[in-house]
Order: sequence, then C-alpha cells, then structure tokens
Amino acid sequence: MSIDEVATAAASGAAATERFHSDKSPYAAVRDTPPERVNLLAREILGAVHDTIRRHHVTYDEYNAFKAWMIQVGEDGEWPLFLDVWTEHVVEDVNTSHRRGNKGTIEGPYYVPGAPEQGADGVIPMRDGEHGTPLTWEGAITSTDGTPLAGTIELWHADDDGYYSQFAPGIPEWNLRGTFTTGSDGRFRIRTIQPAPYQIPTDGACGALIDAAGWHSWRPAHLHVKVAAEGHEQLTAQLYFPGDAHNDDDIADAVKPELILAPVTQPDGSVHVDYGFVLDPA
Ligand code: MBD
Ligand code: FE
Repeated sequence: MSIDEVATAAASGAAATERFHSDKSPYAAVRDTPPERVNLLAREILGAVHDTIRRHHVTYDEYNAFKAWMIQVGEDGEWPLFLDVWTEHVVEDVNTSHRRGNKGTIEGPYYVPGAPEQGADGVIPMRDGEHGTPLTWEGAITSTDGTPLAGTIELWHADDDGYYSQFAPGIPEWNLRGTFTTGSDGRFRIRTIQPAPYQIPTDGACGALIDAAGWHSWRPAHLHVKVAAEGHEQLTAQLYFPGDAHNDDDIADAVKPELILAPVTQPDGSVHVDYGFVLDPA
C-alpha cells in the first residue's frame, strides 16, 4: 500500500468537508434570518461556554489547548464529522418530533447524492467478491394512511472493513451506494451486504478528543437511507442490527429502538430483513 492509499482522518475529513461545500448552500436557506434570532442563538451558545469556564475555573493552559484543538479540527477537515457526531442528533430530534410516520435519525457526514439507479428490485453496486454477509431487504414505502407510494430509497453504507466509498482510498466511486425506485405498489427488494461497525478516525482532532476524554470511538453497524416520495416529507434514517455492542452507546447518539432490524438468517448463511417506511404527508 502506498502512502496515498492509507485511510487517514485528514483525507476522509477533507473529502467530507468538500462534499458538504459542493452540495449544500448552507447560508442561502437562512439569508433572511433576522438579527434578533442570530443574537439569541449566538449569545446563548457563548453564554454556555462562559458558564462552563466559570464553573470549572478553566486555566489559560486549558484555553490555549482548546484553541489549538479547534484549529486542528479545521485543518483535518473534521468539522462535518465533529458536528454530525456530537450535535446533529438533537437537531434531528427537534425537527422531526411532529412526525406520525417512520422514525428517522441523523444523516452523518458521508451521504453523496446521485447514487446509481438500481430499480425496485436490485443489487447495490459492489465489488466482485465483496466481503460481508449477504443481506436481502424487502419492504414498501407507504403514506401514514397506508397508501403505497412510488418513491426512491437512497441507500449508502460502510463495507465489511467499516469504510465508505468516496471517503476512504481504493474503493470504487459508488461502491455500496445505490438508488432504488419503487413503482405504485411501493415495494422494493434490495440486495447488499451487512456493514461492519464504524470507528471514527482515531488519528485526527476528533480522535484526539475521544482519547483525551477517555471515550470510545465506535458507532454500531448501520445502513443509511434517504426515502422520498411526492407530496411527503423526506425521511433520513439509519437501520441497525440487534445485538451490536454499540447500539446502547453509539458515539453519535443516533440509535432508536424503532430503527433496529429483525434479521432472519437463511439456510445459506445470508440474512433477510423486512422493513418498510411510512412517510408523513408534507
Ligand atoms: C458515520 O458513518 C456516521 O454515520 C456518522 C453519523 C458519523 C460518523 C460516521
Ligand atoms: Fe455512517
């Protein structure tokens, strides 16, 4: 393996930062935010920082270490990782609590739009001999009143080593990323492999925080989805596997009981899951 084929925090962080910049125009959606709102949020966030400093008598050495660490998060491109791991779950919670349909969870830093179309019954793009337990997943997209919906499921997940295509070197561009489009019966059947648990890069600024605080760096194995259908709220979710050691202590706090699959192992060793999506009318 040459040096540029090694997965590093800085390389995956740079890719995630670049992806975020290229797909979203984060400021556009809030361009008309009144100063009162910005003032309120900025003052409260800074106030929480000030309170912590006073309550725990933060020293100048600690302040300077914090400053150096913040600079390092940026240099490693790890702001998307940092924010999605330690903040996004609360944003997701307050913005989806009205839903009567499927529970969702955070998007995370590794979504890429435009994954290849595989139809309603298809195999996700994968390498010849892709490692991992084969997984067949069947279900349907429906509305909260039970009506089947023609829609799309974008699915992306890590491979059997815990790496995502486009964020780790040496993996084909769209590996384990696919778009599945259902007909008017809403039904889909997807074939893929079971992903491995995911470890936050340990060699970057986020890894340094985890290390210094005595935390662990793991997320349970998960499948990411975005589910969309005309006239309905888009659902962003992740599905998990029962018995994973980190379902109860996900570093990103993104596991919900409704998102844990009930896989059934088949005689040939492959795994079958039934799981459908109920979307809220927009
Ligand atoms: C992931 O794969 C992920 O899903 C999240 C939320 C954060 C880091 C890596
Ligand atoms: Fe993930």
